[in-house]
Amino acid sequence: MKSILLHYGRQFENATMELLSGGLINQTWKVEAKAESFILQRINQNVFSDPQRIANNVRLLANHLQSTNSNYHLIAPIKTTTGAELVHEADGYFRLTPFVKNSKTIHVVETSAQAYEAALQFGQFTQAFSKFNASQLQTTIPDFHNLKFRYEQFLDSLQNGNRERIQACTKEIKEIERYHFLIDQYNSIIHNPAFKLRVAHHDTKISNVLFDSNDQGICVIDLDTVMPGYFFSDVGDMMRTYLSPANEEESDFTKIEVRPDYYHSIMQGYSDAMKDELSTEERNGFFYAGQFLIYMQALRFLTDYFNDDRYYGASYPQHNLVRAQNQLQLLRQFSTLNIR
Ligand code: GN1
Ligand code: MG
Repeated sequence: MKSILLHYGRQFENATMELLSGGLINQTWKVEAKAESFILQRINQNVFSDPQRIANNVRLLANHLQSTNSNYHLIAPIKTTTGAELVHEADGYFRLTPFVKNSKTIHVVETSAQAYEAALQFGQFTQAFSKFNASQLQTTIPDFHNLKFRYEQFLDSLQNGNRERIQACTKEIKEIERYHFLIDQYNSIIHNPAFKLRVAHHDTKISNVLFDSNDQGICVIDLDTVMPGYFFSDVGDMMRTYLSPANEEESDFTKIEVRPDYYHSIMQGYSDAMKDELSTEERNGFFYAGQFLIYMQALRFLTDYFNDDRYYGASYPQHNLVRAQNQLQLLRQFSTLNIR
C-alpha cells in the first residue's frame, strides 16, 4: 500500500491507513498524511472491467463544472506525480480522493430529515449536470440498472445455476414472477421520451452522502457508477435503502418496515433539488421508482444465490437467499402500503 501512496508524492511517506468497512464491491481506506486526510480505494475489476472509464467520466464532469463556472462540489481524484488519475499495480487499480474536512458518513437513516437531505444531494448532483449531454459519459457497468437484462440473468441462472438451491426456492421464484408486471412497465417507460436519460449516480445509499456535524448534506461520493440513467434508479435506491430501519442484511424480517414519512421526504428532497427538470410522468413515477429498484435488487440477490454467490460473495451459505427474501419482504410491504 505504501508503494501506491508514493505515486502521489513525498507528503505520503509517513501516512497511516485505516480500512473502512462498507460496500460490497470496492475496498476503501482512510489515509492520514501530514497535513490532510484522503480516501484510497481499490476498484473491483471483476465488476468494473475498465476502471479508466470511471476516471474519464469524472474528468468530463469536472471539466463541465469548470467551464460553466459552477460551484458544485464534485470530488475528483487526485492526480499522481505523473498526472494519472489511477494507479495500476499488480493487485488492481487504485485512486485517491481528498477527505472532506469535518464530514461524516452515516450508515443507517435515522430521521426523515436525513432522508430529505440525502435526496436533496442526489437531486442536486443530477441537476448540476442538467446542461451536460449525459450521452458523453461512458458506461462503467453495462446494463447495470437494465431490469429486462437483470431478469434475463435470473432466467439464465434458473437454467444453469445450482440445482439444489433452485429446487428449494420455488416460493421465491413464484414471487419474482408475481411482480413481472414491473418489467413490462420498465419496457414501456424506456421507450417513453417523457423519461429522460440524465447524469445519474446509481448507488444512492446513505453512506454515499457526506454530512456535516449538523446533519446537513455536503455532497455525494462514490462516482463509479455515474452513467446516463433514469431518475427512478436514484430515487428507487434511496427508497430501497432509507425506508426501512432494517437493511438488506437483516434476517429477522419482522424488523422490515416502510416509514411513509421517509418516503415523502425522499420525494420532497429530490423534487426540491430538481425543480422543474422532472416531467409530469416522472413526477408521477416515484412509487414505481421504489418498486423497480427493490424488485431489481431481489432479482440480483436471488440470481447470485443460484450462481453460487459469485458476484456478491457470502459470509454464510444462505446469505444471498436471505438478502433476496429480505428484499421481497420489503417489496411486499412497500407495494401494499398506501403511500402514493
Ligand atoms: C453493490 O458495493 P456497494 O454496496 O456500493 C452494488 C449495488 C447494490 C448493492 C447492494 C457495482 O453496491 O448495485 O445495490 O451492492 N453495486 C454494484 O448492497 O454492483
Ligand atoms: Mg458503490
